[in-house]
Amino acid sequence: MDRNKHCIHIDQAGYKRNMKKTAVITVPSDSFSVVSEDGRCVFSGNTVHFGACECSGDDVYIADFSELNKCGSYRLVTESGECSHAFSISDDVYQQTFNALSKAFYYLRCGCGLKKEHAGVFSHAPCHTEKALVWDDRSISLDVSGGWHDAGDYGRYVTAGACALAHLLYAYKLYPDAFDAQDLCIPESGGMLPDILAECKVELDWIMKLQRSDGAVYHKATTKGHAPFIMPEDDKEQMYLLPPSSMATADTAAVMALAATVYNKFDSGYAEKLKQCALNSYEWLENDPDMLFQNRPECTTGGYGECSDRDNRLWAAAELFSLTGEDRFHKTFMELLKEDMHLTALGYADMGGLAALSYILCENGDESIKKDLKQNYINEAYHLSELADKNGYGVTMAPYHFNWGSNMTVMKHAMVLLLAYRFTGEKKFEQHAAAQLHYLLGTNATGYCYVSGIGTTPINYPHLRPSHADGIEECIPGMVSGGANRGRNDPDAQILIADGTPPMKCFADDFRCYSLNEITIYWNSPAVFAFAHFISAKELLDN
Ligand code: 9MR
Ligand code: ZN
Repeated sequence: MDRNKHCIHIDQAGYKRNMKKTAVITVPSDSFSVVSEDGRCVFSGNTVHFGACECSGDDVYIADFSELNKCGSYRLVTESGECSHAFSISDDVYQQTFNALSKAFYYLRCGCGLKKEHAGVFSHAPCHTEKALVWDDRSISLDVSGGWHDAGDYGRYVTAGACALAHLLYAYKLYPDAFDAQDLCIPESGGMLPDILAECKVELDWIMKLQRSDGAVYHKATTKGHAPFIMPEDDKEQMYLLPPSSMATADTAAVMALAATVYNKFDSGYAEKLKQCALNSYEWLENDPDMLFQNRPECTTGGYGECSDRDNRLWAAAELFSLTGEDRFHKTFMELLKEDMHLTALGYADMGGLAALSYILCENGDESIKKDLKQNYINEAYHLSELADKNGYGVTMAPYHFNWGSNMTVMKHAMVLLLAYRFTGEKKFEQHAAAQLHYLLGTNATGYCYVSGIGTTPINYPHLRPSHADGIEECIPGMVSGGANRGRNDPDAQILIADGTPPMKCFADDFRCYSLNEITIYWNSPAVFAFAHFISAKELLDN
């Protein structure tokens, strides 16, 4: 029954009952049936021959079994006898994925150590607790413990952290009911904050530590180079604070202001602290010229360089206006808005879309500007829908989108579609968003579920130092792999992936391939947002 599993591509977590449900078949097949675990045929239908899909190089047949909405475990069988993995139909199919995606941040915590009762076999001792030296003035050393490791490496970078926090905090703002009952089994579970906000607080507190007394924020805290594949507590190299940047400072102003609006309801004292932090950074920004980040040549950890800080400043002005309603922030926002900005971009390098979202959701603000900002999202959603319709797998991607971290692009597209759905009620947008989730969970040309620990054939060997060094066969669950990257930007990808491989297939579940199979906090965070919608939505519109 399990043969040829890779010619039938399905969402390995399953489908909600009233969702549109399709499988992609890559061998000629006119008809198909769906059978229950006891072998009974419960649905049969004809496929639609989609034809050539440019991104995957596949000749695609689509099997639509949306009408099947009885809960159960099934397999899809083609007329020639190919059989899919088992999959479920039920309304809670995404809960496990959603919880795992949300808990991933806990596993990346730095400084505190992970206890067995929360981390199970993935527990480890405290790491990176020594003081860091300021790169340009080594007489200064600071406590920078805390926060989340950025990715497969042990660096901690402010702009990347602010981006991940923004996705998570907006997810909470828009879909609180998805999180309110969530028990992530973290040390703070059962406390006064929903678990996701307790988790975000870890990163917010860390960013606060990187703020200088004049409001400027150090760009990153890392060792000189990346550690070898050792456990985090064994990484004893000297840590440094690389110079402040206007991007890190603006992102801090923005994300602290955003957080203040979210935490106020639970802890007004903490919200006030967040607000002060935001205002300090904003003041520094106003008084100082652009200070783009320049990595020091001898420091080879991530740069997170950006060529402009205008979008970061726009985001800061928007969030502070939303928090305070003060005219001075509105004025700056309007000034910056005149510049050429990508007003649907959701980070990490471009924050324009977060600025727009902040303004759209704020209590004050000009209705006609809000309308225009929403319209940008709607236009982008139409464009993404066109891309999805041209793609055999229903993913909103053209070949040129398959770059380093393409799964982040897929998840951010899902976010754009869900926002446009919110602004219009257009059910097509929600359907396309769901298709992005299906892609992540297995309806893609590689046959992998890109979230570790989920589905029948998840990735298991990501470029993630602890998962390699811990000697445990199974990977830490809930980690989103970067995904297919036609650039193949690491030496092993160059060797493993043949020239001419179609973009969607430029992938290997190999820990060496950091440009294909790394994990990062800001690849998990847009996935949390997208899944939150489908956890929260009590009723999907009928498809
Ligand atoms: O995610 C980043 C990707 O978009 C870039 O193409 C790549 C090369 O600059 O860097 C990625 O960011 C890495 C960061 O610099 C350090 N931590 C791991 C990140 C993911 O690979
Ligand atoms: Zn650490």
